[in-house]
Amino acid sequence: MPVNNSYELKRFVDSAVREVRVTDIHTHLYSAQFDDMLLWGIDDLLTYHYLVAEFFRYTSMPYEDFWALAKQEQADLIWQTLFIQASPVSEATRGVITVLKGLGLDPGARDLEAYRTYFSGLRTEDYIKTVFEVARIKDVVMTNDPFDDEECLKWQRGIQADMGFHSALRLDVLLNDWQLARIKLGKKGYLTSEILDEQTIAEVKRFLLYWVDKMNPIYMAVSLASDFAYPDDSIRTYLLEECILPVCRQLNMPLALMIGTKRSVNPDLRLAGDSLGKSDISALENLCSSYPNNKFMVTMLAREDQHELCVTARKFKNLMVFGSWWFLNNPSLIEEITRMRMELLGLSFIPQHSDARVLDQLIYKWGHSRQIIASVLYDKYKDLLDAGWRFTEEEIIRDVKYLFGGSFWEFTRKAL
Ligand code: RAT
Ligand code: ZN
Repeated sequence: MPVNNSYELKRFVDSAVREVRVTDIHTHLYSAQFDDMLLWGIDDLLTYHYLVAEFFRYTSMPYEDFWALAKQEQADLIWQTLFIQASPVSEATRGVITVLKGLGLDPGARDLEAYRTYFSGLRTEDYIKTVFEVARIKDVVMTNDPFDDEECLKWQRGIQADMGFHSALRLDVLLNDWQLARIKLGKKGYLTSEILDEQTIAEVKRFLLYWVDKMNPIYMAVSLASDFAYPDDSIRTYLLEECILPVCRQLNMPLALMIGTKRSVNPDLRLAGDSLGKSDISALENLCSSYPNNKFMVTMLAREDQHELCVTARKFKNLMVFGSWWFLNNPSLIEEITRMRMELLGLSFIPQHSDARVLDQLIYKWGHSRQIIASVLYDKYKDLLDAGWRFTEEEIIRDVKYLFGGSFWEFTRKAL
């Protein structure tokens, strides 16, 4: 159906973006088979680390007193402080309200006990289906850590393939803490040395291939500090060159680089204590140009790095930019970043991932992002319409599908 005017355009774009089933390429969710590793429900929503950080801006409570409380008591405090004693205008607090509304609960009632009662009557498997339906999710990619003992145990016991949950092999320990990685590798029977000699290279590759076989990941991934440099004289550079990049090439598997963290600037806040810093784009340029047969999916955490990242993606077809990550996952920044990416890259990027740690968050993270992506898309099509370009509703649907999953799957499958 042709798009004749801006009213039709708005209707078509809004409906295509609202209806499209999303592939969420980076989450911290797990399928039901991982039992209580999958977080969901009001108490997990309220104790999300984004909200914990905000809670401590209002309270004088000592950190250790907070951490000594049971989860439900922490949730009570956060509810009182961030929702009742002040209005929940921040993105993370607003998210809880959007979730309640999406589930058909009444946020205006402010009745925490009633919300708890609702969740206590649910079965995990059914609730996953409900959330996927409400948030219109096709599938999600988990974050799977082969250095996490609890998680490894689950994989060893056998995890069945689940169409809704794909895996991603996360390599933070290996690439960011070689001492710890060696200890853990040793316990699993892999023989490594301090330096990357022949045997260590072979053992690390054996370890990677073992977990690829077990988890069947779509990509490998690592988060990197803002001072990430490549190449340099660190063990990380050698691990990348000798182990990870060759295995990724062999398997035609992308490596996701999440660049720009400053971990644990306030350890008292635990998971909420990480921050960010500006990074040097030349590390990424060096990787993309030295390894044209490797595929890199990249997101950067500092707002200041977004423009350089876009320009770099114009230079390297083996680089796929994704998501408005973590501290950037706020409406004003998603809007700015998505607009810039579309202007520089057309549709050849992955606009968003949720980073959800709690299942229910899919509802708000995607709900909020869809609205913004739709409004940016509308503006771009409107410019085209005004300039005399003619297009159809089917073409809008095609573009929207590409943005919400197509570009990701195409990139993972493409041979360089
Ligand atoms: O967004 C988050 O929840 C962060 O704590 C991190 O998990 C980050 O997304 C990461 O994957 O390292
Ligand atoms: Zn994450």
